[in-house]
Amino acid sequence: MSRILTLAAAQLGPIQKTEPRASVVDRMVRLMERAHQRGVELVVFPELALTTFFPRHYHEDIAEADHWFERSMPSPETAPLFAAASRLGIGFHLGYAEIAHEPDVAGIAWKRRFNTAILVAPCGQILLKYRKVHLPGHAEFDPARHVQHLEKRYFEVGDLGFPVIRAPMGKLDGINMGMMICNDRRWPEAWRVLGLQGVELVMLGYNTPTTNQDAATQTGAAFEAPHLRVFHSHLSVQAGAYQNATFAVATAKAGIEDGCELFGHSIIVNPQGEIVAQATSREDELITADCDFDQCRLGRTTIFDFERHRRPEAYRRIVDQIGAISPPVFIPR
Ligand code: CDT
Repeated sequence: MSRILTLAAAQLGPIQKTEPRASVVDRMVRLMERAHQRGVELVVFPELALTTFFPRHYHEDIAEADHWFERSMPSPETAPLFAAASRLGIGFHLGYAEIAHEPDVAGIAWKRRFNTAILVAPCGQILLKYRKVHLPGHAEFDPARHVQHLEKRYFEVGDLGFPVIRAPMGKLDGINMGMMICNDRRWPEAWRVLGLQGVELVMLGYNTPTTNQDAATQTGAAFEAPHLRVFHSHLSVQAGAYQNATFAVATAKAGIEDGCELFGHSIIVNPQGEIVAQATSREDELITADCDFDQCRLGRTTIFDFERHRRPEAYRRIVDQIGAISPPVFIPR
């Protein structure tokens, strides 16, 4: 018996700085309607899907960036997404910038900012929330860069771990779903933490520039060709899916946004690591795939049967250490 769910990556073309939320939400609702016509049961939108990728814009006073953030979900501006989900009977994944008034680890409540994603059931209930853990870029204005990448300025490191939930979706009465956001996809640790919770579907959104400014601004760093940027993105998602026997939907923002190019190339990947659908434009574009979740079984009962084959006693460094430690130097006798 197969367990088939029809999935979509709803890639968004550029969102310029001046485009109002209402216009973006309208574009997203149109993608949901197209998805529904194609029999889709779950739609995955990109990271920070409601606005331009604002971490490229510097504000001396962080509070001046607050208008890019959502204070509640749903809100009057995002309610049409929730309404479309229940009208069309489809779930959705949404990335957005979140302001939360919550206590920190010391128990003190203050205004906290996160790069967040939620998974919403067709009924409109939020099933799962994730806050981005691996924040790339820098916290201060960097005069050496043509384009800033200020995620470390605007966001705190996510405090929810990498959660997975088992919930009904589409015709399936239970599927294990987890999330990560953009740069997380390059970290095998993130995939494995989801894998260790039996994840069957990983959803992630991304905003990735065609040019690696980090490489360009570091003295002596090698040039990274644009085609390798896409290759590394796909390599990471395909490896993560294969090594954890899970489907993955990786959805991009694409095209020239505020004068900066995002490379797009959204994909849906199966548990063998194969790309089963890929976006080819830099516009709003829907790609879909009928995914049989029984395909997750092969990997997890053979090569990646974690219970039988993992050796955590040999992996201590993964959690005990952050940066690399130089190995002992060979001294010839
Ligand atoms: N949004 C995001 O995480 N983008 C990064 C680009 C990093 S370049 C400083 C990514 O890994 O795709």
